[in-house]
Amino acid sequence: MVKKARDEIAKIHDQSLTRGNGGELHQVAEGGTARLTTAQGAPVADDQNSLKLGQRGPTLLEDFHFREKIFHFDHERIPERVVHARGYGAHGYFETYRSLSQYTRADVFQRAGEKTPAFVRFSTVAGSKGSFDLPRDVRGFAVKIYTKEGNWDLVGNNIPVFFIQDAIKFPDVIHAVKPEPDRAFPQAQSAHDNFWDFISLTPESMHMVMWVMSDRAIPRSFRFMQGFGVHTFRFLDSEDKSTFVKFIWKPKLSMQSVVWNEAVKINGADPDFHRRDLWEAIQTGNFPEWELCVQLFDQAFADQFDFDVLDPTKLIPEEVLEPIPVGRLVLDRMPDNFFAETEQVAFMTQNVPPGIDFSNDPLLQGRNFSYLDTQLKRLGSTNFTHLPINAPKCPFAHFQQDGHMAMRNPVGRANYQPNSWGEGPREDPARGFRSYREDVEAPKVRLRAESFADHYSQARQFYISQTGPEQRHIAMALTFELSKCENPSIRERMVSHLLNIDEGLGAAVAGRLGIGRLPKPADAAVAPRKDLPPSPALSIVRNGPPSFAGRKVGVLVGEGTDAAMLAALQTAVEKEGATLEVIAPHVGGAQAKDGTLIPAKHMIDGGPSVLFDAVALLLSDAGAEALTSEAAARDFVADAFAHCKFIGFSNGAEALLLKSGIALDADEGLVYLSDAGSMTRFVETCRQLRLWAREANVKL
Ligand code: HDD
Repeated sequence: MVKKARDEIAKIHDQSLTRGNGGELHQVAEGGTARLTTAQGAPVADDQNSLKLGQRGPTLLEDFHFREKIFHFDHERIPERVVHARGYGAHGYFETYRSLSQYTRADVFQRAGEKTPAFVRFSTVAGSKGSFDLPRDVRGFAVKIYTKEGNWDLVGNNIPVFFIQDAIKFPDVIHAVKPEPDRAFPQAQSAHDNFWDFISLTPESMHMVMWVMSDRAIPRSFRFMQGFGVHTFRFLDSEDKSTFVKFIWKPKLSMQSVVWNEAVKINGADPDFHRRDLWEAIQTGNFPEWELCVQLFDQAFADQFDFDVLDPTKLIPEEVLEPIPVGRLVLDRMPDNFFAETEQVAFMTQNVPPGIDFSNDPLLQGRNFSYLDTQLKRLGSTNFTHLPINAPKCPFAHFQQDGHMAMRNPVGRANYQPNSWGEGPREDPARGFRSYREDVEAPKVRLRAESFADHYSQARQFYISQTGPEQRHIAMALTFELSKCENPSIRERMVSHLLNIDEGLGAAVAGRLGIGRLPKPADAAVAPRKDLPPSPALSIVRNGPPSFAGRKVGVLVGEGTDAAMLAALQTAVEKEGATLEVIAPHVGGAQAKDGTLIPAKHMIDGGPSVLFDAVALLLSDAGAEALTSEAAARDFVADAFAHCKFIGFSNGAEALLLKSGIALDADEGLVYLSDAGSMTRFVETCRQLRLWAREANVKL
């Protein structure tokens, strides 16, 4: 329709029109380029100078082109999200593995092999839109699946539990973590008094605090993160029989995180580290992929489970209830326009299709109000569902009308139902959305359920499930964060909670904080249980990838590098499904031993080793010697070593290694590179991602 109308107009005005990149029609200027017009379509003759009275005179109000341009510019910004302001999205699809009709009538889970369009937005929580990608923070993992029976939004995080048990506390936890209101700092940091003051007064947050202080909060890439729906939801089958369900996204390339010292440096070297990573992966056809797994259980399981399944500060360990893979999510296309899609996408927990329903989790119940409410503030109109990114991709019909910026307007006479005009849509009791019928008889109370009272046992379970290095990272993170608190009583209060989680952890953090006498453990409503067994599934290191695929090697070259060695390394890296980037002392590259130019993506100052998963030093004697006087080159090597990365090195690289304080035989993480075989061995070694044994020496 629209195209036809436009073509008509073109004909009427006898004007040639052409299609722009976005597919829309343009007027054609001389020379064939699109003609610049005002928003009203009037061709513009001069976009460089405003209309003035005389050459040096004042600008005239009459200049409608100038006024329209500035007016529009002045209003370009919309309010950033009150949380999760910084995010990055991508399109893709969800592919159903098998029919789940036994549990749910949700259309998206009926047919094996069916692909349903999806959009995902990853985010940090605390920072503003312009903050950096690697603060210590929770990551949002919001998925919109455009099912044939309405949009399903699974608005999750990369952590399966939450800070609070009741949505009424959400403004408090967010106020506490955001910049302090009198001074407006720190930005994108939880390391400050207000946050830890609130947390130390909120024992229910202790389980989540363990996760946020772990390496989960500094992921290497969105591609290497798990995602969680957090709450218990319900599946409803065609008879409305209910099965409880928890949703987990598992990355195909397994999990990986960076270390804190690295994160701090990445934020300076490339504040867009995670965005760039997703952009590059998708643009090069390495489409990120996650499996959707479900934990299914009934009321009988819920009744005998140690904790309340409605409590969002608890999880069900995978060892207790196995997650079943039911489909996969593949991201294969970046948005055409960041604002139109990633910024304007509106995720809402209450977007569920028939067959999926809520549980009474008090956090989820509150979210179901908040997400609709916030979209009006952010997007400015109740008609935000008219935006293409938010509109369902299935047919839809209702009697909602008018309002600001209504783009899709109903035709016909009847704008209500029932009506006797025979117009408009009607309800469908058989296929329509039905809530789970739950018989509830209870007093109206403002209370926290007693079954929500144990705040320490699962926090402890998380901690004891970690490997040694991961436990150390938690202790170091807590120490760092609390060291930024100026008020000593906040530190002590936190230590008193840690003592309930693990005495060793509490004592270690207290020691590092210089707290001489341990405080007494915090009063606990329910005594912390020490009998929960470790859950290996909770560790990142125990669940590392089988290969180095999707990772990146940074290769430092210099004058006289052996180009054949570089080619051999490139072959080995690519065979593994990983990528390689070259760093040279100068912009453009370096002259190889055979006189050819080795092109480089980065010059040494712009390509620090923190941007890579492993590094190789392919240097001649002279090339290495020349680099020894460059601080950036020494940091490249020293940081790679300190961050426990694998380092491949050629014969000539010795001088640079030594000058960076590293002995050639320091440990097995240093791999000598000579022939093709050694390149393959190096890449195979890199599959471990980090040599954690080195950590004892480098004291991360
Ligand atoms: Fe929330 C955004 C995830 C609790 C209120 N939340 C938001 C986003 C994610 C989450 C991923 C970003 C969506 C996007 O990319 O646009 N939120 C969670 C998870 C929670 C959670 C996993 C706990 C399990 N949130 C939560 C509570 C409330 C909110 C308890 C309020 C009572 N969240 C919001 C919000 C946001 C939001 C204010 C800000 C922007 C938006 O919704 O669209 O409504």
